[in-house]
Amino acid sequence: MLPPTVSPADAISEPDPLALPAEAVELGEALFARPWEFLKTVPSLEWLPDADRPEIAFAGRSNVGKSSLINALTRRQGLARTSNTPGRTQDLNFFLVPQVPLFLVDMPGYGFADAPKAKVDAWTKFVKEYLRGRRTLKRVFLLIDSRHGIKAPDREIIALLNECAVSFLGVLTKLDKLNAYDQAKVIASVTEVLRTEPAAFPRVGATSSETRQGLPELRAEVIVAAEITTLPF
Ligand SMILES: Nc1nc2c(ncn2[C@@H]2O[C@H](COP(=O)(O)OP(=O)(O)OP(=O)(O)O)[C@@H](O)[C@H]2O)c(=O)[nH]1
Ligand SMILES: [Mg+2]
Repeated sequence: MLPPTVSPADAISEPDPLALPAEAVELGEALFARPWEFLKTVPSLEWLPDADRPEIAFAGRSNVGKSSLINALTRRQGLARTSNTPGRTQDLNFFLVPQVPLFLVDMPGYGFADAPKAKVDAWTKFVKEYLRGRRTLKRVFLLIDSRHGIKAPDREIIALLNECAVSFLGVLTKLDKLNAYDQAKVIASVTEVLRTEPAAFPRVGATSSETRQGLPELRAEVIVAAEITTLPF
């Protein structure tokens, strides 16, 4: 009998190790079809809820679209407070869904020029302590405005995440503001920059809360990051 041969067609259809697993996409849709709720606002470390379940935090520059993305993912407008005024979210805000062991955390934005220095220092200290010390923090979704790409304040947070070995996923926001060519360009360039960052997860999210582009994939990233394999009933 002749030995089995691999044709070029078979080689092309090899599964991509970086692709999102199909079951995660399905579970992600099921998770976010559920009624997400606001749990609490946390102004300082002593107010954190017990670290008794996986947690995913949404971080990024002020106005990048963190709160909007949480609303879009959960399909609940107004769940997280959004604003045109940079610096709207000033505390950590926790969200949960009944019966599923998971917190989503909306973080205050960094890097907005008009904030008083004392306020920026207090925020920086609080956030650094949270990122460093929260042992149930499974992944940070690091949001990057697709019109601007990775800027100096993002690099500072990336350095911190690398230093404390907190895994993060780069997530482009506001892609509706770019044409298809510029979208592809920024996705490629951010992927390339993050490829060499030790704590960066080897995929990049590409989203718009406006057009809902990339939301099924990001819901699946929540499933992957929280290591959810099944949902209770
Ligand atoms: N076109 C477009 N606008 C968006 C998108 N996401 C957010 N925005 C707008 O960007 C502004 C800031 O959105 P937020 O969600 O409040 O941003 P944030 O990152 O939570 O801001 P801070 O809490 O201040 O750090 C709002 O005017 C949103 O309507 C998007 O995907 N597309
Ligand atoms: Mg916000």
